[in-house]
Amino acid sequence: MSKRSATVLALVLALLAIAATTLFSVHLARRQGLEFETGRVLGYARDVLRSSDIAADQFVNAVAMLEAHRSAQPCSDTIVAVMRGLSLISSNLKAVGYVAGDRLMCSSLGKFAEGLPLGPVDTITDRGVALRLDVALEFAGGKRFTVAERDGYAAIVPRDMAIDTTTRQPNVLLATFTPGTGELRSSRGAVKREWIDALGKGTETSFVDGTHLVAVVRSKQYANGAIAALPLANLERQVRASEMLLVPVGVVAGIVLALAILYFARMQLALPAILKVALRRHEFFVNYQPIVDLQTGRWVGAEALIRWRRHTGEMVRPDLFIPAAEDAGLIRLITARVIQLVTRDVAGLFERHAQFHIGINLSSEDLHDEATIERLRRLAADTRASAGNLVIEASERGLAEPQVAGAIVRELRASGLHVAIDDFGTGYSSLSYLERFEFDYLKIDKSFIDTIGTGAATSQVVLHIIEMAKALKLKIVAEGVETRAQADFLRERGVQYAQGWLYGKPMSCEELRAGLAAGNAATAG
Ligand code: G
Ligand code: G
Ligand code: MN
Repeated sequence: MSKRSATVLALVLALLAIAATTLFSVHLARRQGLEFETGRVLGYARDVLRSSDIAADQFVNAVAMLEAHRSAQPCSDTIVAVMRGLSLISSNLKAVGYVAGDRLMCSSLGKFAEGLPLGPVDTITDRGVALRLDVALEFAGGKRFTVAERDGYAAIVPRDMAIDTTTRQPNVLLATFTPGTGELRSSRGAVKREWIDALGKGTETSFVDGTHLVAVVRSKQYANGAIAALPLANLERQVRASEMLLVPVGVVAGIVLALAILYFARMQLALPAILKVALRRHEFFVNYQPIVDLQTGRWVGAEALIRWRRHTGEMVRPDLFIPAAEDAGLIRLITARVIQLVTRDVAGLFERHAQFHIGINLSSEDLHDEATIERLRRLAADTRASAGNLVIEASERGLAEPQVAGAIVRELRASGLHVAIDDFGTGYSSLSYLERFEFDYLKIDKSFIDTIGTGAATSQVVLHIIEMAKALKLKIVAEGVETRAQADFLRERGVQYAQGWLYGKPMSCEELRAGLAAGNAATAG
């Protein structure tokens, strides 16, 4: 990809990041607003229903009390007194009375000689309660009542009692209805009967209907239902309130993400130039990670791993800059620097530890460049390395053109260097490479070591790799060993060497020397 198109891509990604987080926050605000208002409208509907259910409870209770006085005349002084008591203790009932025919004969309000006409019954509920939904009582002015009646006993409730209770918001529509018939009993505002159908067999539902956010609920005990509806304008107001809170957060998150993208893109794009400066400023150094004998736990060698500390103090990870250096054609310069640093770091080491080896990673370009041979021969000479003291690590990717790389690997082996195939199992056509090249070590990639003891399907692969390496008479190094269980497993399967945090993290050359001086090294090989 050209630098130009990479820049454009990064910019597009950055803009997308801002757009995506902004849209997401708008979506979130909408959902949160809807959730909030739905909760509110359901709350209103439940309040209304509770009021109706309390009235029904009190009515059932009153009927039971009056049934207990069956022996007395229904409109005797005794019974009317009981009725008075009942209406006094029943907060949601205005009066309790006795009905004969379609007339209220007596009630807690007194006796009516001829009886007061109530009009015909509108509905009989499934529990046998006869309901008159719109009754005018002559002494009560224009006020309308609902009269519930069973076995002659009746309760009188103001028709709008349930919906009068919740009036915190003036623009809320409220209604009560009879679930069986879907009839509205009372309503405030333009409530639609069709809304009841949305309830189906359930006891609660909420939905948006064109202009309103609607909640419909039904009693589990009584033939009572309630509706509450909020104009969508309320919802919009709530959504906007949520947006005020969430959208700025989303935008800021988007900007942070975009800046991160641009930062990394710029870093990647500018990396070749920065790498050259870093080489000039000697910002690279090498760490060494011990490789141990699994039988004795002693150090048999170490892998040289490059480190980059920028002049700003920031450490840059090799997985970031090595691929970039490879892309930019700068990896040979980096390898040359590593060889130079190792020359200095290991001076005198092999004289004291004749069996110790240092591993050096080579990239594809190194393995296709004759100059690498010369550099490594000089390293061997300068460090007085004997055969096997220096090991080059080549990944399968590094051996992409076997003709050229093969010739170089042969020459290096002829000069007494040993060769390890690195990150084994992560590349491709591993088998053909194993046959084509003469390797001394096979390094099993950490990803396979990680599967040991997990029961994952791929955990079998490590066994096959071990068998294959044995058949080819390769020494095996397990990479990334972190637990004793992994080490035990590998040792039992005949793996000789391991590298990993269990034994030691990459360390400075001083620490390596200190460890060797302390007797960590294998003495006889
Ligand atoms: O230790 P660590 O995080 O540094 O290594 C990350 C990756 O960088 C590994 O895959 C390792 O092989 C690679 N790497 C480390 N040092 C070198 C080096 O000197 N040359 C090359 N080509 N790769 C290296
Ligand atoms: O060259 P190679 O790809 O083998 O590089 C080894 C990499 O693995 C380095 O990045 C090194 O720091 C890392 N490494 C070595 N041992 C362990 C380990 O036990 N655990 C983890 N997570 N990483 C390790
Ligand atoms: Mn390696």
